Amino acid sequence: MLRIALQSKGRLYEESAALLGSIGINIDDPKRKFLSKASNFPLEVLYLRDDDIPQVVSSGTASLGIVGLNEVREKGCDVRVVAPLGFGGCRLSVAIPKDKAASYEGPQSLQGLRIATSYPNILNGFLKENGVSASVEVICGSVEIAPAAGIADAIFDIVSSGGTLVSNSLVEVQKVFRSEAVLIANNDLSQEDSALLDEILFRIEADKDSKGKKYLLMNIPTASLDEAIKILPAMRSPTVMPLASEGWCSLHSVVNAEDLWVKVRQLKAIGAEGILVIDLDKIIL
Ligand code: PRT
Ligand code: ZN
Repeated sequence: MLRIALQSKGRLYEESAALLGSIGINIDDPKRKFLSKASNFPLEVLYLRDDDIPQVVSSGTASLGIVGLNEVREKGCDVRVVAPLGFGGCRLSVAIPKDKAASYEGPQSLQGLRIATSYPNILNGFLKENGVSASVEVICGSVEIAPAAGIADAIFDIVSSGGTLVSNSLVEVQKVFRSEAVLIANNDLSQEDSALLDEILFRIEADKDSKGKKYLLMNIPTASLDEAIKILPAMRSPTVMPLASEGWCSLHSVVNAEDLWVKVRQLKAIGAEGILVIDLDKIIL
């Protein structure tokens, strides 16, 4: 039985659970349990604080985990980052008080400053790379209030919309590390767990491939078929089926959602009728 560690609550929980749901793995609500089994896949879910997930996967207590790349890097645990998951996007940045921002000229401006953070390892790596010597003050929460409280001259923290910085009169002056939720795996998976991971990755890929795509069905005069096929580059080529009425056929294809309305206009211009646009659930290539 494969075991995956998920955040029990917090920013990543909803989307981690939704991801498993979208690849057909049904799990229980963590509010009821610490450990639960999927009902239709040989998977056990261990619900934890995100801080503990890299270590639990590196030690093999769980074979897989979903966690922010920032936590993986900060903890420095020996795990394999298997796939980016496209949610939980954020960055780790240096921010300084608004009235000092104009004088910031790059990492050297941090020389000798006190920088508050919950991510000392990533920050120390950045300072070292840039030959900067600064005093790193480790704070576990509400890092953004440190400058106003007189505890630090700058902060190094997660930024997403930037709203928290603005409301604390801070300005992001240096983006250091980009993060998103990632699937991580233990480096020494059993054969059985490897096979189950492959199945999970196969499903994630199919789910990802369907995002941003639409399925199009329409009736088209047979005389316009060649032109329609040029407009619609399908995975192999569009599916064409004859219709009962002479001189017409039915055409099915997949298009990028962003191109949809342009394609629809082009298809209508060559006589397409009864165009149906359908959301795609999965694409298995
Ligand atoms: O209880 P547990 O320890 O499990 O959770 P936690 O409180 O440590 O973490 P949580 O749930 O807040 O975040 C989990 C992960 O989500 C982080 O490790 C990041 O990978 C990712 N993530 C994405 C974020 C944000 N966006 C985010 N905006 N984590 C935190 N924030 C915080 C940030 O610390 C700051 O206080 O939101 C504030 C900034 O947001 P903006 O939008 O105002 O810039
Ligand atoms: Zn945490």
